[in-house]
Amino acid sequence: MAEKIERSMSELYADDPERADAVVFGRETGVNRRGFLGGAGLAAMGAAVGGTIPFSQNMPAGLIPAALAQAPSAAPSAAAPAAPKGPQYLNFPGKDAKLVVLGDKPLVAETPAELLDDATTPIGKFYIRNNGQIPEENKTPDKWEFAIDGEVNKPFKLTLGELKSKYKPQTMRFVLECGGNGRSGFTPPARGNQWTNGGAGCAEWTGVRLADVLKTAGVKSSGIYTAHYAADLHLSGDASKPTLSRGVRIAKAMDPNSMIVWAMNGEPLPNIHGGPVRLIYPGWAGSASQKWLTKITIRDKEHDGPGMTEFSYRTTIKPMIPGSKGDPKNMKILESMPVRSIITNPGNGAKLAAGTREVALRGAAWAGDNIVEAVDISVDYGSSWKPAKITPPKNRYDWQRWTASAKLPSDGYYEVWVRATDSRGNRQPHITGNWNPQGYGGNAMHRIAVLVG
Ligand SMILES: Nc1nc2c(c(=O)[nH]1)N[C@H]1C(S)=C(S)[C@@H](COP(=O)(O)O)O[C@H]1N2
Ligand SMILES: [Mo]
Repeated sequence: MAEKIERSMSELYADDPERADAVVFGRETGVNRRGFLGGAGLAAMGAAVGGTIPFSQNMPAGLIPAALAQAPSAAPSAAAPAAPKGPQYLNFPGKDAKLVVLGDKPLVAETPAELLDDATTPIGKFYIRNNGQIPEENKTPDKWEFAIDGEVNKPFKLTLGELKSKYKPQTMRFVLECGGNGRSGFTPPARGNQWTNGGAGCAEWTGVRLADVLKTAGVKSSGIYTAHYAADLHLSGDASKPTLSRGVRIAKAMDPNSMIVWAMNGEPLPNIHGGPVRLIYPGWAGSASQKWLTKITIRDKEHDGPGMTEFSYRTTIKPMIPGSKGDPKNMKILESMPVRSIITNPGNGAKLAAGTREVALRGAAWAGDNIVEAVDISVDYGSSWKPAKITPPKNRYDWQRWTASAKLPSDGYYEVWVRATDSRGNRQPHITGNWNPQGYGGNAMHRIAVLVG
């Protein structure tokens, strides 16, 4: 029986992880009700992950081993109704062929963690998130026009050329992160693109302070919320329906870090990232950072456009039963993103030469509106932790790069776990909690598999 289990274990983890977990941890047969790895289960797990497991006594039940956790497969679409098995890679001009497609209508692609190894994420590696159709590239960017209206003393229109000449520019390195980043960690699965940790990147953004432009318009005291509009067509092609229209509290719009930008990493903002002009609200769910910006309306109440209501970009006020329908009145708007860290080197599944006794690790950590206070790593399934060295951010809302090194007592299969803690004492959990219907705020610690020998 052990042999049969060994052969099929990887497949079983792929098809039915709960059953696989019950089999290796012995709960299925009732042999081992406490659920630890021993006997046939340990042999089967070792065969499946490809080596002996030095810290097997700490290996927790209920987690898919990092070596067997696959990259997510693309969501079914009209073109491919059955979700294909395994990752689908992106084929898009200027983009790295290792980005993983999470959906093709609209186009959504995430960045595997090991591609986020640069302090500044190159454009080619930056994730893509669309809700509607991608507009045609604009050939006269300086003539691109957008409007400021609503609860302001002087509504006006401005071209990109005027924006560049009339306001003081600034360049900042900011993390942009999709509100759904980490969604694939929810059990049962939450609706939407199954991001692992790759719905984030950190780029140099050049533009002006949104506050400076709003000051020209003169926001009335009744103006308490923004509403953003853009040029991308709704997926249906219906021009009367906005694709996505989110907004923020006026205080966030007035924050000196909130920007209208036209360049990314020193290049004109690429069309796929919202060029010629987009908003950037660092630290908050990426959906507020409207691409292809055409208008900002200042409102006297919270915005109610597509993406603002019901369960969209909202987390629970009181915890709800995972998988249940939920009550819109129990939801609050997701603003600041939660603390997160990733290992960017080595990559998941790295193989190190036999005899390797130490591995150098590096990665990134960020925490929405908060500051990263600590990053810790573990190679023994969280039994012991060691602090990583964190480099200071270039500016607020930049991510923080970290380095660490871990001792590996013998050859075999290891998992490296990383967790970050923010300035308010929030720390990444072992397992994604606070289930909500559309899966926001999932920030369980990142894990990678490393095989020595
Ligand atoms: N006009 C418009 N702006 C948009 C979106 C969109 O679909 N349309 N998607 C938003 C979401 S959900 C995210 S996470 C970011 C993604 O930006 P990126 O594609 O440049 O990475 O853009 C935001 N701005
Ligand atoms: Mo997003």
